[in-house]
Amino acid sequence: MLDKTKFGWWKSAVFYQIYPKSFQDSDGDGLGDIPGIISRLDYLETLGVDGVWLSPVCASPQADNGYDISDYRAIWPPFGTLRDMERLIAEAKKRGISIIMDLVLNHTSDEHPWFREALRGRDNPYHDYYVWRDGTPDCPPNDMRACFGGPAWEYVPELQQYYFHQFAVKQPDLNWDNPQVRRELYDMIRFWVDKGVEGFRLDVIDQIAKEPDRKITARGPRLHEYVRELSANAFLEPGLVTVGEAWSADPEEAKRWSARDGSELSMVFQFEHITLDQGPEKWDVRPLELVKLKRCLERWQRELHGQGWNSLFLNNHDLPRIVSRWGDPGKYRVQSAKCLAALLHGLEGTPYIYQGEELGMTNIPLALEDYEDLETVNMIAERREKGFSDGEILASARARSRDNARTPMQWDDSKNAGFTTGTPWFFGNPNYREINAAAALRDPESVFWFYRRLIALRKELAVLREGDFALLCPEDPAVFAYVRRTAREKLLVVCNMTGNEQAFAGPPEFASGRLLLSNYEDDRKTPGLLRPWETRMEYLEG
Ligand code: TEU
Repeated sequence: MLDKTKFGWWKSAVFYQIYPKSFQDSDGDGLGDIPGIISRLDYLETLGVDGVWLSPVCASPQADNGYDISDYRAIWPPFGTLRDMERLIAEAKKRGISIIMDLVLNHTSDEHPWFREALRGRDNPYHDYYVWRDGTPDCPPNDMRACFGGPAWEYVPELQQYYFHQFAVKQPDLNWDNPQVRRELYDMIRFWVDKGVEGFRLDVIDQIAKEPDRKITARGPRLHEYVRELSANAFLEPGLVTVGEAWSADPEEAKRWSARDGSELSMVFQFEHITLDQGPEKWDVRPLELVKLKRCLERWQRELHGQGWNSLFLNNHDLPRIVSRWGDPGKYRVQSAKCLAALLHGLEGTPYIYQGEELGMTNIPLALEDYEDLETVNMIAERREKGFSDGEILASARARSRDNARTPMQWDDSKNAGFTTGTPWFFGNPNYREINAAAALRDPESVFWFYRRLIALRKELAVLREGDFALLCPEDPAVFAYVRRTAREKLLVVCNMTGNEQAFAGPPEFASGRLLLSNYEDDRKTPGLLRPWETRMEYLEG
């Protein structure tokens, strides 16, 4: 059992991300909810995870599926009540599972009372909670664009001012230069800590110190000053685990974010590896060059070893399903899902599993009119405007839309995959009849039990938690292999990242290694050869 009062307990832990809207509905309204999550805690305990990162559950008009909060201390009614949340925290704790809440501190919903007040006048005490600039309807302060398309400035005629929004128009940016804003947010965080929340994921935390007059959004000059103040005022307990979403982070920055004195956060989500298979925009799909991925992960492992702490992830609610993106969703779906899992979980850092990843869930082939996510809907309109064909746009959406990750969790082969007895809020993947948790639990060779073994190994093997990293065959375009080492242990992780047989001669010392894990039932090892998507973890002691 991990001592979660101690700083650093997360270095032996594995976390699971739940997108509440799509996880489990309990009352038949077609929306996932907190009682539904409670009903699935035994499943998560079987998997063996130590914590659950909940995407936002607070009150919200749902313009961005909850990342537009209108009341930080209330639960969105279709998700349940504060009492349900307290019950979830207690029931999860009984099973050794910490609840990690998603904190959206960069912006609120435009329906938050603070913003409603701010609109009432320039001298309203809440006006300066947001970022305003004088202007005229046809002359915004500058030409900054929002992440979801369109200008980053929205004009309010009654005030003859623009407000700044890095994301949707309905997500006005909070003004972090205002100490009263910071104080309100720290108090809110303590409200949740007092309810028993044991960690936080911090939405776009690297964008809070924006300076729009200088067109600065990420890594603003006062960023780490604000994060240190946030940590000192809100993350008081050494055992609170905090993970910041930082698209702009490089290894140097990540060392600051995960400073070992606890002065900032526990770790960050960095995205360098996730952007290797795209062009100027994420919609410009490019093939993944494995050598680039190997170089990227090797750098992050080497630079943070003993200097900071990595998060490890390949999936989340904003990303397409990795088995469709870098694996094989067809013939070798199970092998490739396991291969990608071993690649990630063999690294140093805290791994995150996104709901359904442990089943090898795949992307969903939607029609253009079916997309729900506002980022995708805006892209479709923008690219049609720019003259892209619907075929090109559909290919981009199917490959990269966030909606790929937001299809309902596939629990069994009954109607709606056991997600709801009502009409699901979003399309379910038709492959749920083959890919579902009930089938996985019955099949000892399923992706699920492979993940459970990986999670258990992290607690068993010090070399997984603290070993160094040495990349093997760095220029091989098909095989990802590396060795982790401590003074007493060595671990070899080998991944054939293709659907073809590949030659691979591992380090001779591992000839006498113990096979810990493989994704072929017969575990047969043909010296010097790897089968399609074959992965193996081999262990040496002494
Ligand atoms: O995401 C921040 C963010 O930058 C991503 O939305 C990114 O722009 C996009 O996914 C590129 O693929 C966080 C949350 O994870 C996301 O769900 C929210 O929509 C966004 O912030 C605004 O809160």
